[in-house]
Amino acid sequence: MFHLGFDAPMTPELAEELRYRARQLRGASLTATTTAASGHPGGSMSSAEIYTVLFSCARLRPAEPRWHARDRVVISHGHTSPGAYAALALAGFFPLPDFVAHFRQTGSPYEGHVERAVPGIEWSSGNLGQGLSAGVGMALGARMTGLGWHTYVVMSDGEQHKGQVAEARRLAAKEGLGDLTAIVDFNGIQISGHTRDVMPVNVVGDFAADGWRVIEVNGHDVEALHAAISDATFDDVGPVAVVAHTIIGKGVSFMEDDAEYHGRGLTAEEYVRAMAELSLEPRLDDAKDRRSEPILLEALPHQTPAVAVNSGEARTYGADDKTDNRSAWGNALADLASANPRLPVAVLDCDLAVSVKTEGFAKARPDGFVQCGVGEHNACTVGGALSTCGVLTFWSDFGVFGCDETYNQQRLNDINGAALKLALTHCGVDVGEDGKTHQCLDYVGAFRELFGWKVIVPADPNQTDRAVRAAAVMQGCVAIAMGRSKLDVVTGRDGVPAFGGDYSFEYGRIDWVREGSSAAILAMGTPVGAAVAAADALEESGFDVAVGVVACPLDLDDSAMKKAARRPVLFTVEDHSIRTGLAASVGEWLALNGVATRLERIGVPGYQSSGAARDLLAACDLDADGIVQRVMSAIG
Ligand SMILES: Cc1ncc(C[n+]2csc(CCOP(=O)(O)OP(=O)(O)O)c2C)c(N)n1
Repeated sequence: MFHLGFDAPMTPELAEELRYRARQLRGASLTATTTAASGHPGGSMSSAEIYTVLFSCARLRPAEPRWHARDRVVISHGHTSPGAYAALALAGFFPLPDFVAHFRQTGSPYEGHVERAVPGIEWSSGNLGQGLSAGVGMALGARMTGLGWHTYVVMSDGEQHKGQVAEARRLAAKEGLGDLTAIVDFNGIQISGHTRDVMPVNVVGDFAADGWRVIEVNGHDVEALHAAISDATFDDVGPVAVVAHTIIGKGVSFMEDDAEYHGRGLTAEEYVRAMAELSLEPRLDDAKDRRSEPILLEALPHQTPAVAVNSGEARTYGADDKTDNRSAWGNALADLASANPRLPVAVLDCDLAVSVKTEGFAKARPDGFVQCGVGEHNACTVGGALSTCGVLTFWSDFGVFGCDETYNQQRLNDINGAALKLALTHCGVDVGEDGKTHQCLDYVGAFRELFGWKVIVPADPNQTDRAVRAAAVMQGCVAIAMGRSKLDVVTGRDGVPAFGGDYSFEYGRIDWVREGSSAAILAMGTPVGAAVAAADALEESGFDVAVGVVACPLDLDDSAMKKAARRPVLFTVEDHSIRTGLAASVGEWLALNGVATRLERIGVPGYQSSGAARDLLAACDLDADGIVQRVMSAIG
């Protein structure tokens, strides 16, 4: 009767059981939030039938919650976690009393906003407006893997204010995602009162205007809801929105249509009255007793397993081949696509494919190329969610858009253990004439704050080629940050490309391209060539300066750092803010290791003007002459 998908017929027994579960859900939501003395009972009660129908009837396996072909149910208004957890428990995913007792308790997976470690939860949310994008990503995943699951996204009406929702609606319609259904809990209430007063929004009209079919339904009638969701599920033409008319706090007279119960637990006296209205036994004492007992639930891992990728044959750019890192990225991407003909590979674009060098992939693998338009917030979440579906997923964009514009979306990708590979181009002042609005100066600093992200800043086209191939096989989210200009290939003293041939990229390793004892330069990204040229010029003046190439500024190599720190002065060279990039990592390493080496930071001290990249780099002492001057004045 349960978890058979929406083609299984509705029966009087099923309807009776669903109504029973929805009533139990309401009681459990109240007991959990009253025990925790916080949480969101009102929305949980308005979404009660939606959650019950979805988690009882969608094609799911409670004993195997990460079954690869399962339907995906994404909850976008994550604050209704009590309702979602209760529906999952009642559908057999874990014991109901375990959730009720340990809701919002320190260390418990039953967090205040839906949490992916809880079986049945696909996407941690709570930052409103991102769930539809996650659903679009998963629906694309169903198409690209050929596994054909259906994706359901449950949303609130309050979050329809968000621009990202509109971006997601348009992409879903454009892609004709017939395997995507949004169910909007339309209760007309949010924190500050009625939605019509806080910010009027035309939920039905907006979905329809963007090309969705809309079905309106009474969201508390399990049979009508089941019929509407079933109709939406088997409409393959495009995405369908089921707008479910509901009442916040439904089932308890004094909570109904009252914003006060959006986000607070009941008092003990209110709780007793509410449970009586629901004809349920109060369970507060039991929940409070259990709270000090161990949690039964085994939390699921956050991390998406890495997909099996053939990294293909590395390319070597010769010492005379002047090209840019972004072209090397585009070439490596094309190689990866052809080396993995059966692997689903996706590349997301936000109207910049020519500049970010993904147009070759778009021609070779049109089914994997997703044009998201100027909708970066959506693209970012779509990419994160798609990467959890067994699809090798890249998003390429300018640094200011893929990093700065979408910081919180990248943060949620991280929290969700996504495996997005982010190719950021036009980073640093190397963006040139576009000026300060386009200078991404914090591509290391921003990701430094996100605990799971790895950042790779390659020095030249050869290192870029190998870094892209390495990132494809790495687990988790990885950003590869590149500039815009054509660069000299970095060579050893013998003139042979330092990162070509058999060089293999190892995440975290610092590669020495010059040796010396007068000082050490640790250089990253675009100005590595200038640092090497500076070291060669200094050598001619009698100063032997070591140059270490740091491609992984967030994870420094201890043995190389110890070697660098034995030099009397240490210089960092980076086309990045001097506050939060490589210099910050090196300074932190020195302090944590109790090493008192002098550190000189050569980098970008503030926003720069428009100008030719070479002039802007020179203005920040990031050309060979500038580096020579800085080294001479420090050690000379
Ligand atoms: C991006 C974002 N902004 C603000 C909030 C704070 N917030 C939490 S719930 C909420 C109101 C949401 O209204 P609705 O989702 O309709 O909630 P309901 O009262 O129906 O549960 C707000 C503004 C948030 N979680 N995310």
